[in-house]
Amino acid sequence: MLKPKITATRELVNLDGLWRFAVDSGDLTDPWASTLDTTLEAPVPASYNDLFTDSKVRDHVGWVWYQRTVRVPRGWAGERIVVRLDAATHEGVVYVDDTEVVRHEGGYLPFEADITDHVTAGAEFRLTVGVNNVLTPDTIPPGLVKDLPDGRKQQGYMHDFFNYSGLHRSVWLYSVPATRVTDVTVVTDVEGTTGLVRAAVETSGEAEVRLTLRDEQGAVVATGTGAEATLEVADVHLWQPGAAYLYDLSVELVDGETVVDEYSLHVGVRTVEVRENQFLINGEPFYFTGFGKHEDIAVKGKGHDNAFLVHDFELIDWIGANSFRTSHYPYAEEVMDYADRHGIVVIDETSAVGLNSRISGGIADLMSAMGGGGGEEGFGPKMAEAHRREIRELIARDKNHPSVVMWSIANEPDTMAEGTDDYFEPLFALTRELDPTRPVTFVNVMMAPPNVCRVSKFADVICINRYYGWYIDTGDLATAEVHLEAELRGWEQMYGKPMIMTEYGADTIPGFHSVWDQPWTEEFQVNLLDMYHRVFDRVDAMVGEQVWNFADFQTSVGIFRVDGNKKGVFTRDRKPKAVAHSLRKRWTALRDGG
Ligand code: BDP
Repeated sequence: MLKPKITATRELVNLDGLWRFAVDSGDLTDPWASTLDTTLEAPVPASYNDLFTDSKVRDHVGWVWYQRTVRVPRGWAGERIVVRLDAATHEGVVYVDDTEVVRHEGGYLPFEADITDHVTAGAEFRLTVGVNNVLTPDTIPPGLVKDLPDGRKQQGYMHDFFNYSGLHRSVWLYSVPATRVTDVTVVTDVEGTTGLVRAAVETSGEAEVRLTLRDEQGAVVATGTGAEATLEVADVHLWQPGAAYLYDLSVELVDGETVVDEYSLHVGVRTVEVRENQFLINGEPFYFTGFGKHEDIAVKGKGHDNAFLVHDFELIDWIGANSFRTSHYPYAEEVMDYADRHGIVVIDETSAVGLNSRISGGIADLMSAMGGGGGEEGFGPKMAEAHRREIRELIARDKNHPSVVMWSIANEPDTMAEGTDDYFEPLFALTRELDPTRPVTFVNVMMAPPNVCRVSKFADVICINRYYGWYIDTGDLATAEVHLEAELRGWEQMYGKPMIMTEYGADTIPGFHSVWDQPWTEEFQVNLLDMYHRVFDRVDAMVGEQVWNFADFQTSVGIFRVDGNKKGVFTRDRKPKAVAHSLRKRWTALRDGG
């Protein structure tokens, strides 16, 4: 799905700002049919939960409504007119005046509708968006709505991050010509010093395809024609981790001498390959350093914010990291573009988190794990259908990003449960069919070690989250070290695949100190991570370490969470904890060739 852009043939209007906003407690009839009867206004993009002081808004379960008036630019007569939402978490429905134009499930991926037949160039229309935050056993991610004794509803879910909801990303109105580029897929390869850029272009209507590739100085380095073409770039400048280089691919549709449509996108030429126990980028072994992140800031919740985008990447650079995982859902496209431009490597994850009834509020229910409880429900055909949709839409959106080097199709599913291999095998196959060029993985949970996990055999890279020293062997780093090393060696021996620790860490309250290994202190977080690093350095198959988490983040309430998850290396407002300085020493040394 192409990101809307202004080009010679396309125009774009951003619809962000303050919209009328109302919570639907069952008392609104057809809220799209007239001006919303409300005094509330909500900013787009932002989660609505933390904006208002009323807990009925924060804890609302169900639909909310956003509304604004939009004027279609008068010059758009004769063009196709499209409304695009970058995300509506978790389900969205869009009305143009009285007409429903599109409905979409899945909270972190874009959707759009051609509304040409419902609007007039130069005239205004009423744009109403309903957003539903309900999670059920069949949605991705899953959840369960509980009825409370006083008649309220409460949303339960198995992941720990707060169920922020609303219009988290931008809303756009754009124009495109009737005959246009509808999709572009770019795959790159390298032969000696020559870069190969294979472009496949989909169009609506008949027209010739003309391709022009320019370097960063704007010089034309290759041209081609046809809906499928391979452009050859002599002395190619590769996209490298830490040293991004982006060519510009202009795709034109021509009818005789007339350019009827133009779309352009950045192309980074690079290769990715898993060979034995190594992860290769451009043929060189790559070691991931960095974080599992979240889209999470005060007040705005999961609303995209360009200031935090820039600042987070600055901190990633400051600390010497080279990568992150989009735990546990696809991030805003602005984030992916920024990673492309700044040479940061991304493991791109679907929103399939919490597919594990042995976990609640993000915490493993060890009792039920030992007793074999849980895992019976879930993984049904409806969930599989939603999961396939998430994979399809993620790849459709992100396939052309050079920063994306691997797909992660789930975080910590219950892969010890019978039948999960049957559930996951087709999902791995689907991902590889949609994108044969990138490795595919999922993230393994601590209750499913190498001899128990039924799904790791399908993954190209073993990604595991482990909490030795925190949830188990709490505060005893010597025992934790023994257990961690034994487990990593078990994986190495059984699978012989490259391994990434995609989560490890300890909740830490800044300002708590101790001379002993006291959980929650800054020293303990430093010592725990140092212990993991000693072990990683002893195990050959380790190809990466991503600390949990980049920053503290908001969670559902629970006795294990102190106003949120505090495993951040930075606080929620991005102040470094002591561990940030020790990580910086290790990672800058690794980056500088240590
Ligand atoms: C892991 C989850 C992550 C949690 C983390 C934790 O993948 O989302 O936040 O544990 O408990 O199980 O801190």
